[in-house]
Amino acid sequence: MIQDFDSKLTRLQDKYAQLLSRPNTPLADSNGVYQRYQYPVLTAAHAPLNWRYDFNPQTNPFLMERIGVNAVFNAGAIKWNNKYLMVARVEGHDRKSFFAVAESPNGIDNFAFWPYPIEMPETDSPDVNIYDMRLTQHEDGWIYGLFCTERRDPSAPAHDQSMAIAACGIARTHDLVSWERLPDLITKSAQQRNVVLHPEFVDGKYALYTRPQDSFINAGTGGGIGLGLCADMANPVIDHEVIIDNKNYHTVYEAKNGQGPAPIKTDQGWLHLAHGVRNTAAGLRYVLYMFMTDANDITKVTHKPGGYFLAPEGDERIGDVSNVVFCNGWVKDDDGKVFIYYASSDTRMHVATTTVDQLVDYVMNTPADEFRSAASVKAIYKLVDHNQQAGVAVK
Ligand code: M1P
Repeated sequence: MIQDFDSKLTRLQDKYAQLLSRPNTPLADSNGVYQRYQYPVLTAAHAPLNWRYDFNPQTNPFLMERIGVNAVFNAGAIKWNNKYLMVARVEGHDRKSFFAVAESPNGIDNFAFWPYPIEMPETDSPDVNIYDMRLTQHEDGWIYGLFCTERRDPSAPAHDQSMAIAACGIARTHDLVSWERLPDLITKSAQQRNVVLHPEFVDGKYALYTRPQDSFINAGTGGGIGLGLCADMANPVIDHEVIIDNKNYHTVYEAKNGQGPAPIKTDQGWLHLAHGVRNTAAGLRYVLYMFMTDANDITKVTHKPGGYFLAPEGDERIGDVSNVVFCNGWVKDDDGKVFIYYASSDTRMHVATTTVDQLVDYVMNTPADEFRSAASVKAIYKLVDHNQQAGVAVK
């Protein structure tokens, strides 16, 4: 029996070690904007064996998995002590999500979780589920983690076990290990998700990207990426939100949208990565899109390429919630390299690499959506003519 236990344990450990040390290679095809990679960077199988197994043969003679991890996705990201860190949403078999830090020496492979998940302090109103942390290294010196805290709707009738309220939970840290929980954000909206802290003060205040919504799933009369100011993160109240990037009929963000990670500052303006959602006969489809806001006025969108930046491809299209890509974490290196950490189908994490120069070029030079088929055709004519005039048209 013990021999069987020992050989099972060795197999388990070997497989786990192989997964964590597996090199990740760039895929051959690239669209010139970013580079995808062969393997996901973080999956449920990356969850430490210590979180899942009782390794004592006396108490677990069959070496059963005691605590199951279902998915690892929607990770915030930060470069910290020269390591690439993701604060992932880890979801157990029990459907509860929590946060855990995984680190890599190079940002594209060898991601390993820290020994323990984050113990997130709670407010007086305990969270039922927490997820999708956006990390912001703010100029006030703190690292903030803004995330969704979900609780059952107190007005839900007894028979309805799905009505929920989403709000923005806020915590801050200096080391990503111990976190100070602050009160949840208060806005005029019934629900909030995808709230992100801007890294700099605006008019001496904290600036937060919001996503007001009427109900838990549907944005309803809300929606769009909003912006609001608040004087004190320890008393986070936004009295007034302006929508800086709205939903739009017949676009990839017609049903709803949401700010991704905190924007990246460039010489040309702030680079934003966001997700857009549209309805299809097969359900909601989530893609990523980009835009740029003015360097001195972050309420003003200066450039916005038409369509999506990144959409689910191949295996990415399948998972617990299929046809979804979602990004709430990216890292910009000092040399301008950018690591985009995106999740596919609410199941696993991937990386795509690019540079600030490529993203600025993409955002400033991709034709905008003119909202009509005829205008899309015109954009193609313009490009073909441009190539012909330059004598560079190819067959
Ligand atoms: O299932 C797709 C995503 O749905 C929600 O995003 P949004 O609020 O924009 O609709 C979130 O629950 C997110 O975690 C999830 O990935």
